[in-house]
Amino acid sequence: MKHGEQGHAAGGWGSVKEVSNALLHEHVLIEGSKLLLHQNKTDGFACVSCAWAKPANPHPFEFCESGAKATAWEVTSKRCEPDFFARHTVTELLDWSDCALESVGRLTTPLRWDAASDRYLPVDWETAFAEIGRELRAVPAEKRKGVVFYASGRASLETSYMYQLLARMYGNNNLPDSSNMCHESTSVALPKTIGVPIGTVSLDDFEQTDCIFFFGQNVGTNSPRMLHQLQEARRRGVPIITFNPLKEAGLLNFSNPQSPLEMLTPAETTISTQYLQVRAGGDIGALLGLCKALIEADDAAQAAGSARVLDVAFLAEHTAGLEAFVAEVRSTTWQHIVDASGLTQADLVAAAATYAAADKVIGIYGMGLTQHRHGVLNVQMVSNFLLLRGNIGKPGAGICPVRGHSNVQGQRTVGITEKPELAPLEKLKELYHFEPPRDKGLNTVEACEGVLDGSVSAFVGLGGNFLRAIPDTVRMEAAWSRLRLTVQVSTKLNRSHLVHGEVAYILPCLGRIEIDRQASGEQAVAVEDSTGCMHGSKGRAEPAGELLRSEAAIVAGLARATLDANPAVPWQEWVDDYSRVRDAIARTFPDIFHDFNQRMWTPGGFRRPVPAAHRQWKTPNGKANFIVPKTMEADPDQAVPHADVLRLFTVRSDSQFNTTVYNEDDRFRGIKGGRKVLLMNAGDLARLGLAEDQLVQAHAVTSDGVARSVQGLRLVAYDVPAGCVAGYYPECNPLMALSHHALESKVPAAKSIAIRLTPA
Ligand SMILES: Nc1nc2c(c(=O)[nH]1)N[C@H]1C(S)=C(S)[C@@H](COP(=O)(O)OP(=O)(O)OC[C@H]3O[C@@H](n4cnc5c(=O)[nH]c(N)nc54)[C@H](O)[C@@H]3O)O[C@H]1N2
Ligand SMILES: Nc1nc2c(c(=O)[nH]1)N[C@H]1C(S)=C(S)[C@@H](COP(=O)(O)OP(=O)(O)OC[C@H]3O[C@@H](n4cnc5c(=O)[nH]c(N)nc54)[C@H](O)[C@@H]3O)O[C@H]1N2
Ligand SMILES: [Mo]
Repeated sequence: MKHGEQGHAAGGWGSVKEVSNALLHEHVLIEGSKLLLHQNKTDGFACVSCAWAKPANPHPFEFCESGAKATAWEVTSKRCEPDFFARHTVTELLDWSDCALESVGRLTTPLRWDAASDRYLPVDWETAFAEIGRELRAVPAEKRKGVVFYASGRASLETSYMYQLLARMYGNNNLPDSSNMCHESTSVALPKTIGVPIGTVSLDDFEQTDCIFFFGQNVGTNSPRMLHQLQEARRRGVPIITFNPLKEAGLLNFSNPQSPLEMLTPAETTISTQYLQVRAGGDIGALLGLCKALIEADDAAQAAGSARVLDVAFLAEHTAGLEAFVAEVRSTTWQHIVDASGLTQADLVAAAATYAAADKVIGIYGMGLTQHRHGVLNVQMVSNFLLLRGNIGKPGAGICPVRGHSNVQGQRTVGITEKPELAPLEKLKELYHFEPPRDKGLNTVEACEGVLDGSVSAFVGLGGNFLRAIPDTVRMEAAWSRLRLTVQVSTKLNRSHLVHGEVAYILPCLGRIEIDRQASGEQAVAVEDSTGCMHGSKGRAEPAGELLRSEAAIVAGLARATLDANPAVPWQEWVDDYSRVRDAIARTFPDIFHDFNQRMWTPGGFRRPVPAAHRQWKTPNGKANFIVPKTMEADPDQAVPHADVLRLFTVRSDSQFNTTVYNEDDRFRGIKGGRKVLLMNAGDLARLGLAEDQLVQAHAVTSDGVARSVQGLRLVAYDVPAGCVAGYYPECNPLMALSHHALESKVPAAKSIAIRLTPA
């Protein structure tokens, strides 16, 4: 396929081939294939890729191409041993790509950076813990606000609970999580509107829905198992209306790679029945347009004396703020809506008519909404839109944020949060006899600001690749080396190990797919999926190395070396038997986790209470609240695309999991031969005197006087709205100013970066 020519159906034969290629590439074809049979099964292991719901009655193969790749990547037979570091200095490795670094294989030995040789050298566990403990204990009480405990969203509920306790007993609430770069906009938006920080939809709702609206989420790559629910809905004739600046393969067509019939016939299911290529940052406008069309239709129905379009009974009983919202919608002109969204009035009116004809509607969204300056408002507009016809809190309907990492939602549930009001501080005090810190901790953006201004001195990362995932990567890397201490708990080598503090450790851990043997025998862990269901997970693969320790054991090791002894916290007993951590979690959060050890193996998981799913609104006024949009421009701090300024939004390919890049191709988008590309509208190319395949330098347009650029980007003509450009994350992160983040949630606004291009 030619560069930039757009792909085929998601799934299909290509998917089957990709899975065996991934296993072959990691030299685990046989073992890997066997393991995949246990993926996302009740008695198996929860996939380490995305957080999509795991059904009670799984398919024979309850995994997707992305999940199989993530499994292959974790159970690879490749190893990153001490001899690798004997051959390469850290400075030399700084020139390696993300893909090359992780491709070395699994880390197997605890490592400490040695300044004299600029190499990571092996260190034994007890020495590593003792030295890290000594460093952390040496920080005086008043400076402990400068130590950050990051978590990347993969570690289990058990480990996460222990980790938040470690941070709080150490003396701060500095528990930023990858969620701070992701769905924090959801967690801030929804408590105000419907009184819960998570979505209301469960898998049952997909079986009953009669219409789906899809905003800014790339299901084919990032949560492909959801394609089963979408395909099933489409078979029932359910319309799916998609808002996305790119025509994403998984949202166009799906051919089920696990259905033999479909594989033999060229049967593909059309996923989206209406596809609206909204301008990046144009969703407030689009959603306002949908609401305006509904209100106008309702006016017409009233005038004609026919059935109302708005669910007036629901609105009267359950909601507040409707009048002000309707007034705002009425006073906004169609011209303004069309300009803001880049869509036509006719298309929006047609989409609203489909919505109005349905009784049960689900609204799904992802990073295309959350990662904007007004990411919180974006989410609230989805809520406004659903509330108009009572589409929250009844079967078949609801709001569905698609979470990222496989336990990112669960980490927040068990207390990994920088917001003290969301943590069970009183309970922790009662159970563990210490005075938990009450002041707000640092989120991701604030942790970065602290590194820049010198107030942060140490960083502990429970997984992830923080330095590569954050904005302003060039500026951040320069400041990062001034840290006194960096500790990374990791499975694979990445950039965050290479740019390090004065004292630096890599602590290699077991992955979730591996057998975790402790004193009481083989351990299981639990995770929470996107729909609020908790699942048990038991590793099946032999560990990648004898020295590896579990994340729980590493957190306990750090805690015992760092904290004063406290008999109320049985770190070692917890490690010996994780069911005891689960008992502690159940004591801390009885409403959610009572009888945790018994319930964790419930097929389909056990669901935490979601009051909004039953029309109980845990908001201050006890109502579901409409939020009046004060602007239609999602990113007012970035120059609105005009003249030579373009709006860049960063996306993932089908060959990556965040900063883990499996290979440089993007099969679904037809991009081969490198990720340093910009997907551009053909009219913009011509208008700006640029040519396809030309190499350019991108410069961020910001007002803070800092020069931000990325060199050597190749231009690809692509079907993307005029003025918008797509590029890859993390390659484009040097262009993002740290200050350009969602207003209330501080999620970096990765979907709207104002840039100019110059020939390279
Ligand atoms: N295989 C795989 N799976 C993953 C991940 C991965 O990297 N690889 N990452 C995991 C994580 S942590 C997360 S958070 C999720 C991310 O999953 P997504 O939420 O799908 O995130 P992105 O890939 O960033 O894609 C966002 C989509 O929004 C569209 N978009 C961009 N800007 C706008 C806009 O302004 N409006 C609208 N309506 N659409 C827009 C893009 O074209 C793209 O299709 O996936 C998780 N699952
Ligand atoms: N421009 C731009 N930037 C973005 C985004 C975007 O869309 N655009 N998306 C943002 C989002 S949504 C997110 S969630 C963040 C992701 O940010 P992170 O979660 O910090 O990054 P990952 O790439 O998922 O982390 C990969 C590393 O995790 C480690 N790892 C893998 N498995 C395990 C495990 O089981 N245990 C441990 N301890 N370590 C493990 C490996 O060493 C691997 O190198 O990036 C954000 N950054
Ligand atoms: Mo994410």
